[in-house]
Amino acid sequence: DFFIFYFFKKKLIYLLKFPHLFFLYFIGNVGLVPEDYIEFRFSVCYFITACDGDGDCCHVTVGSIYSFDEEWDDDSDDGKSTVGYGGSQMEEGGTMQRGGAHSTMKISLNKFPGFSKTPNPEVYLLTKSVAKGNDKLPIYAGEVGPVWLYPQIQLDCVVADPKKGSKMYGLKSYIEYQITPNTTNRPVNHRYKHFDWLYERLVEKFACALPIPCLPDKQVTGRFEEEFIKMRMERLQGWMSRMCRHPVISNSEVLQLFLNYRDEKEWKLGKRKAEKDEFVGVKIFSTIDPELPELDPGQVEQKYEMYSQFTRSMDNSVKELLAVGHLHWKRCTGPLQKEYRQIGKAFQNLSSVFNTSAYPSRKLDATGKTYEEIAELVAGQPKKDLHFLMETNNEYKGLLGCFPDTIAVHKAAIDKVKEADHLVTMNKISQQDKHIMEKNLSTMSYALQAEMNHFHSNRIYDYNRLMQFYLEEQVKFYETIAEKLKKALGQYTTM
Ligand SMILES: *[C@@H]1O[C@H](CO)[C@@H](O)[C@H](O)[C@H]1NC(C)=O
Ligand SMILES: *[C@@H]1O[C@H](CO)[C@@H](O)[C@H](O)[C@H]1NC(C)=O
Ligand SMILES: *[C@@H]1O[C@H](CO)[C@@H](O)[C@H](O)[C@H]1NC(C)=O
Ligand SMILES: CC(=O)N[C@H]1CO[C@H](CO)[C@@H](O)[C@@H]1O
Repeated sequence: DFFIFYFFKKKLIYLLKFPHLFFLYFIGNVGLVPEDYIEFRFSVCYFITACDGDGDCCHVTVGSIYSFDEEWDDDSDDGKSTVGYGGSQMEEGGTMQRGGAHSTMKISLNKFPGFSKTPNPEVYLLTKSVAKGNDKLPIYAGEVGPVWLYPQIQLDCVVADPKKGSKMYGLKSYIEYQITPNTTNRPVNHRYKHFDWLYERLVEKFACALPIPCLPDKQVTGRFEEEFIKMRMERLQGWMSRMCRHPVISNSEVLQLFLNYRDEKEWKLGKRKAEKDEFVGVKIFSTIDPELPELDPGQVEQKYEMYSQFTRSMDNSVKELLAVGHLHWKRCTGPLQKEYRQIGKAFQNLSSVFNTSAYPSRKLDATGKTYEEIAELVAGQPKKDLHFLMETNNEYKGLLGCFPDTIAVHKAAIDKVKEADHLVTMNKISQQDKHIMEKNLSTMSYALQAEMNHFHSNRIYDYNRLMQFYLEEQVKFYETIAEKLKKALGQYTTM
């Protein structure tokens, strides 16, 4: 009486329930699963263990499609995920797309009152409402151009200590993370769904002006698994650090609430308040207060073109780097490892042949063993350095993926202002309205410029740190190999 779809090992599964039996339809394959093998774990999310005669089991989490529209309560935070970038461990378990509710920012932007796709900047361009003084977001002239006002002391936080919790008599279980801001040093606990809530608020409030990177993937499959939890924590840490580093976001009421709430009551009240915030969507621009001369629409368009081009190009390069890195990872843990093992074996084989003569040789055997060790070093290296390279670039890929939406708002505003002359002649707006539009477009542009300057300063910092780490690890790696080879060589030269 329910119908389910699910991806497992890249195959689509349909699941139909009949009394006492579940039918699992793999593409091209139909299987029966006795009800005993179905473990009902959550109200909207079922867990299946299906074993074959050899005792090989697969674990599948499924959810009924009816539940996709409901509030996804908790519990999506347990399970197995794609860990690492190569090799077979990626294929275990499966992933389920949650009915699109979280996948891209565009969808969230749809929630802006009265907007369909791209939020309509006209609302902002022609409004005269002004935010209260303390909500103002100033922009200053920095060395590199317009910059946000940076706080005196930078906020940072540590995400740590994931703990499994449960409620409803164990029927619902979840992972709770401990987040400690370095301002208070007082830890607060949050579940993944709270992070998700924070993300949604930040998107609603800021996404027209600031790209808000998506949270790390929402995986809803498998069992509690240490590696998955560790990976997710690492990514949540990266996301939180980025939010903390942002001068506007770190100062926002909603982030402060998330990091500093004292008890359940304060959290609930703060939540309700944040959900009622009216200065969301394009209204955010009316809180921006650049203390800089007005830009004319031509200058604004030039900046827009430049940023649009840059973010697109960087997005492409990052994706290419990820593809190359992925390939390298697979080669290291696959063919390369195999080849070095084979070289090692071949030397040992030759050595064993020599052994059958009256002149046995121990050295060649040692050389063979050395190559076998190298094989393991090669296969183990990506986890040590490439991992960080991939993680950082993945994060940037996510961030860059948000720019088109943010930039589209600017484009729409530019186009609107271009229409202004026409609207004046049609008597739809006054000359003064036109000037207000231009002035306010200039404000939007300053916001974009400040944001781009912030992006660049982070990027410079992040990539410096990344490349330094990566190259240091690579040097260590090759030095370890060189040491091993020298030792093997030593056996021949010290005769
Ligand atoms: C928090 O960490 C940031 C970044 O590491 C640092 O600059 C800042 O001074 C720290 N703040 C406090 C209050 O220790
Ligand atoms: C060594 O190589 C020969 C020929 O390829 C093969 O028959 C033999 O089984 C190998 N010996 C070992 C110990 O691998
Ligand atoms: C060859 O003989 C040496 C010395 O007897 C021994 O240490 C070594 O393990 C042997 N190698 C093989 C491959 O059997
Ligand atoms: C929403 C907003 O900031 N509108 C501004 C547009 O420009 C006029 C004229 O400079 C301002 O008075 C408005 O506050």
